[in-house]
Amino acid sequence: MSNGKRVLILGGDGFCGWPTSLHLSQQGYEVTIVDNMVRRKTDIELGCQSLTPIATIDERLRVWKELTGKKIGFINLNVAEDYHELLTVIKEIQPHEIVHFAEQRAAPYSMKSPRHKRYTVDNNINGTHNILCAIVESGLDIHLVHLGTMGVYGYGTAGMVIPEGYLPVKVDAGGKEVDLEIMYPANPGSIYHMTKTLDALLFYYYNKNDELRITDLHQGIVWGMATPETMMHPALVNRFDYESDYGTVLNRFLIQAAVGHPLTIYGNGGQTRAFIHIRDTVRCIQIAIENPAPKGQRVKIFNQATETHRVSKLAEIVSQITGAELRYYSNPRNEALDNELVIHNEQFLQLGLNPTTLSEGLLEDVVEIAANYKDRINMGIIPPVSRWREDIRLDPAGSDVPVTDNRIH
Ligand code: NAD
Ligand code: USQ
Repeated sequence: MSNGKRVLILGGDGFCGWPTSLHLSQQGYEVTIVDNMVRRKTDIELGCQSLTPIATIDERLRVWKELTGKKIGFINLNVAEDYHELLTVIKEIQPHEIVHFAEQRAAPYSMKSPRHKRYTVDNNINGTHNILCAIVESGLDIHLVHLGTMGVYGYGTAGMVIPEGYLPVKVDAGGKEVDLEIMYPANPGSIYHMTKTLDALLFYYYNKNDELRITDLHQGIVWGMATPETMMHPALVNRFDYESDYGTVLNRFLIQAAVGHPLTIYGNGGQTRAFIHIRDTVRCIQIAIENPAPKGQRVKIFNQATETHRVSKLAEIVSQITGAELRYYSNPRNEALDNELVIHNEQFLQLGLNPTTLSEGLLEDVVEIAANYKDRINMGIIPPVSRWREDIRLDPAGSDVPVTDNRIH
């Protein structure tokens, strides 16, 4: 039964957007997906495909309707370019909520070449700005939920716990100490992450000037791929990226283990990152929708991650479960050799999120799914191919020992 709430899911054909669309539809929301299918075209550009065979969007929606009786709408448009079409869709559908996933989200892809840098900035910044501008022009009171990244904070914390968006500071105002709360200083580590820090400024301004109600979700690395809804039918299966641009670290390790490829640890594996399982991503979006910031309040910022792990430790865990070999590759990125990361995520916990943390069973599930699709894997696109600077060495072969110097000499 419909709960009478209309939601537009921008980027609803993607890795996070598709399971979220199904989950919200199952929960009674009236869902319409907007997507320009660019992610499927990028697969062709990169000469790769999702590990899992994904059905066309028409087939996905047909099967969903057949199984559940629920209709999900679909509109093919580019939010970064088709402003008037986007405005028309918003005016016609009059959504209560817009969830914005529609960005180029791979850090390595954003660093490939000047063309990729420019595309990522044009797509992400124009897209976000068009959405904000169209909400204001529509005159409707729509709550916008945006998928941001933990990477807006940078990953070096000087030992402190990363707060949820805002940092309390004391400043010296002519001899008098004043307490302020400022946006946590932006510290992006790639062109992609930079677009998310710029998004945050756009949100700040539109919230201040137009009183838009906005929630920015600073999400960690999503792992796993299946949710109860995507498992209902082969045509509903989620995409699963494993090549070196779009594949993210833990999912890559799990696939590599399934096909007998050594685990591709960059540098010495000293990087620590925040993680969240895809099942919790969809629950967090529902929680964010159901707890919007009231009008007149500042942008609501949540850290959407449930745990942090060091890359080398993750590799050890996967290796212990599966027997996979470890291999170290000169790091194609310009990042610190290692970092600590401790984060606050109390808001989602207080609102009822029961975190799905790393467990042997869940890791094994992914390895098992990956093993089923073994024949679709192209081993040649596993080693890294995109680097952060011209003087950084690309290392397709890797070695048995940690690599601490990634420069060409
Ligand atoms: P994805 O690439 O699988 O999905 C993005 C979708 O948006 C694709 O279907 C693509 O076709 C669409 N899209 C992109 N630009 C568009 C445009 N201009 N107009 C219309 N549609 C467009 O990515 P994902 O993994 O689902 O990520 C979704 C969001 O979540 C991104 O904003 C990303 O930054 C954020 N996020 C993802 C992760 C992760 O680990 N996957 C982690 C943190 C944050
Ligand atoms: N890494 C390896 N081996 C690999 C791949 C990655 O050691 O085979 C290392 C990288 O050097 C990096 C870390 O693992 O230190 C994470 O890399 P990643 O590709 O898994 O994640 P990242 O580039 O940070 O981007 C992903 C999503 C992005 C999202 C971000 C959340 O693609 O959309 O914003 O995770 S976060 O990392 O919290 O900023």
